[in-house]
Amino acid sequence: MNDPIWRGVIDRYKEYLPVTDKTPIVTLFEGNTPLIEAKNLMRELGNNLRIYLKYEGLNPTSSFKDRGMTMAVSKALEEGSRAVMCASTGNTSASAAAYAARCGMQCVVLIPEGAISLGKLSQAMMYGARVVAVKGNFDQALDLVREITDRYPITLVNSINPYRIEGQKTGAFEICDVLSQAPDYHAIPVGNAGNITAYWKGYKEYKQAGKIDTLPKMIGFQAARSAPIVEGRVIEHPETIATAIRIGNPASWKKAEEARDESDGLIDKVTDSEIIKAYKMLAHLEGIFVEPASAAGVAGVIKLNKRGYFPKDSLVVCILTGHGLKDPDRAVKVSEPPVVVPARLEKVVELLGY
Ligand code: AN7
Repeated sequence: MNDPIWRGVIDRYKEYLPVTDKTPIVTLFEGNTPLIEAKNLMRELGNNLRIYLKYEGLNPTSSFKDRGMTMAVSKALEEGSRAVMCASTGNTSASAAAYAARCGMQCVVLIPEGAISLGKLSQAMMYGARVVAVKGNFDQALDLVREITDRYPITLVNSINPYRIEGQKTGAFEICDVLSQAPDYHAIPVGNAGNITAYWKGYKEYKQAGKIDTLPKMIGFQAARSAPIVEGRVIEHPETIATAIRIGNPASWKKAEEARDESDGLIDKVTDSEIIKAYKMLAHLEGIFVEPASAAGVAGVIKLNKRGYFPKDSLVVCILTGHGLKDPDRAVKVSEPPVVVPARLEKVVELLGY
């Protein structure tokens, strides 16, 4: 029997992870995020699918990155490292900064100047990371981080660090533990392609361990003007309002293609307007506020469902990777502004139509 008190993903799934009793576990009790049945969304889409939403925005730094970061930082500490570094579209930097703070390590983050959302920037700054804004995009920042961490005694904590993938695969375990089976389809946004890689690894390992009998088809979604895997070429100047996945040369490109092909799934793209539509639907229909990139998976499911891609009653899990409060500017931009009235009862009541 597992300890009923939740102490994070390493504690819960250590037998599947490269840790020993000597590994100093750096945790903020990440994981154990809710898997929410999307009844209203299902009805809106014609009751053809069973859809569950894995709300990863409820992790300690409000994105899925914490699952991988607890592993990467714990192993860095075990190996005697004093500093970690990453390039980031925002969420990795927030998570790295928090876990480094937790164990007194230094953290350096390289972000594309002017291209990360305010919530994420504020997190990295508050947790005390050294924040460096690069006049370039994420891909250029990641190249710099690879070179610097090769030359200097700093541990790289982007998802090319294999411990990141190890931690993130626990999301698949949680889904299967709740459903007592694997879903038929696993829908997920794709940026640097670490998460689709991690989930596929997790499902395969759970099947190997006899915990599930079947594997899901992995269906990944890139933003239309940042879709290198779909286009089959590096995108030099990726663009999208979903800044988290504004990535033109994903580090785990090959692994994402393996996940797609081994699972008989697909990787497709969704436009910014499809992303915004799904972003608003999740909030309006289900009361679930995610950041734009997180809506890409749902936008993809909506798109494929219209085309008749899914057999009836398929069980679909969508990973909602980050919280909506990460990017409040976007939320305000796509919404009706508040109506301004004098501070008088009759004015408010009149406005409400009573
Ligand atoms: C909310 O933080 O790459 O395909 O530097 O923040 O594993 O890269 C973030 C990626 C999806 C894509 N949703 O995941 C970073 C970064 C959100 C994200 C992705 C990211 P990957």
